Amino acid sequence: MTPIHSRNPSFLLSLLCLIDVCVSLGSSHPTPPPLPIAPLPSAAQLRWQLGEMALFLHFGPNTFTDSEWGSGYAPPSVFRPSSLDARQWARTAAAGGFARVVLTAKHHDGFCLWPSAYTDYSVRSSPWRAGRGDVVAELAAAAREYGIGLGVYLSPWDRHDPSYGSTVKYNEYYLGQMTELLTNYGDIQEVWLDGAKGDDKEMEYHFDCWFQLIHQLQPGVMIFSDAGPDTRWIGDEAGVAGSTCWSLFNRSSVTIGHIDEQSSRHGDPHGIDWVPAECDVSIRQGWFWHSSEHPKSALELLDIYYKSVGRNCLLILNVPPNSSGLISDEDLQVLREFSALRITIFSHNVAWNATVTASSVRGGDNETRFSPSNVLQKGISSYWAPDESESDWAIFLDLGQLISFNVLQIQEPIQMGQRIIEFQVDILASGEWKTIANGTTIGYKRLLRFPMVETQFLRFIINKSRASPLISYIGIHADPFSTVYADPFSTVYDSVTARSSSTKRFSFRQRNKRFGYALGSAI
Ligand code: FUL
Repeated sequence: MTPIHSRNPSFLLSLLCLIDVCVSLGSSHPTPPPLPIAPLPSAAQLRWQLGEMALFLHFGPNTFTDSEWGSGYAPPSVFRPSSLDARQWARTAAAGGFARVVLTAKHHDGFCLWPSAYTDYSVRSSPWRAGRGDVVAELAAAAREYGIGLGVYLSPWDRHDPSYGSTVKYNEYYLGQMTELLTNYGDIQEVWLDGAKGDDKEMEYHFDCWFQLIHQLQPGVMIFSDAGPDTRWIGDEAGVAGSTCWSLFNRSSVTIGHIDEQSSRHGDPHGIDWVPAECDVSIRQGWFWHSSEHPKSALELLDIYYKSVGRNCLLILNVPPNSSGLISDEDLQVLREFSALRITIFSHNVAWNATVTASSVRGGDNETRFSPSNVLQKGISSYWAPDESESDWAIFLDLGQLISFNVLQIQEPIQMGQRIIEFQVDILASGEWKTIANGTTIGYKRLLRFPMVETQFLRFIINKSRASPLISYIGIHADPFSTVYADPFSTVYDSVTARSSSTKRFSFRQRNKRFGYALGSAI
């Protein structure tokens, strides 16, 4: 029988071509991703950072006694919210874009919002729900219902319990309470604590031991303190991070109660630990609700958002429930407006349809995994990567037409480490490149504001990086609300009219001092 190919020479040719294609396909494996550069975030730190914002809830006897730091002697009978509704708190958080709620399960006054077995100074001794209530349990259920996470603040400083002042006894008491909170309420995403101490009692907190136990009981938890281990305090209570802000940090250079302001605010480019910062601020003057105080405006919150989330940090915004146990209408209104402002500015990336090119592409121009156009995909899972051999890193955007904007959003894929040290943004105006903004550090998210510009062409240049820079997102936006002026002392047009966040009466934190007095009225 005659073989098919000898009857049909073109068949033989096709077969040879096919073999050739197969061989070349077999040898052209995709280029693997570049090496991450240490230190790197843990899975819990990544989840936390993607959440961007948390809602802080300061609630307890202080809410009813017009205090900030309760003396520890307010009778439990003062705790009588008429309409406490944890579902309203969780619903507010979820609707406002907050990924979790963090409740003062115990503040400095020592009163427990759950019926701790280790003390009578708790909701169990209060008239609320006839002593059968549990605020932590109600909030845990509500958070589950609305699909957000739960965190707890368990104050180390306890102005009520008699064991406070005896190191062993109090550390046992504290860990007993911590264990209750971390074993009875399901998944706890954050444990928040400070290093406050009364100056009338000599004792030590066994932080290392606490942290180990917390991680044993809740492996996915983030522990917040001045020094981490998982997230660090930014160093002020105005919600404002340094405009240079590394998640890199040296845990060993700080102790709880003794921060180094520089490294808290800015992190450390040579740090060996990954400890991103959390910015805490209250919507009102105080942390607890006071009938005489009113919320900040939505514009002030927007400014804080730019200076916290927009500087590689998490924003934890305190919205204190009032004495009826509800978040007040005026706070709800501000939160709704704050959401509306963010949606107006950020829901539309005017670069969505841009043609994006770059100085080089890892694996060559056909390697789609590292293509410059990846920067238009939301999130940090995909990214542009340059060729390892180059160092004049730049991304070019052709917007297709003249477009006006005054905000730039940039993200690094932080799962690969934080890399970029310095960058600049140029636009093509009258045939020449003009720098409209420059800055230091990006991290998870950097938001830059500058005076309104109009252009079709834009380039993002990375001037200095710890390793080949990777960019996962570029967003170009118009913000009609912020008024930006050029700071004559800086080339970074990232300063905005000071509408907000002046240091308030209760907003200083004496973590590095011992507390000799309380700001709230003593009962
Ligand atoms: C501080 C406390 O002293 C304040 O009362 C408030 O709870 C703030 C968030 O942390 O350490």
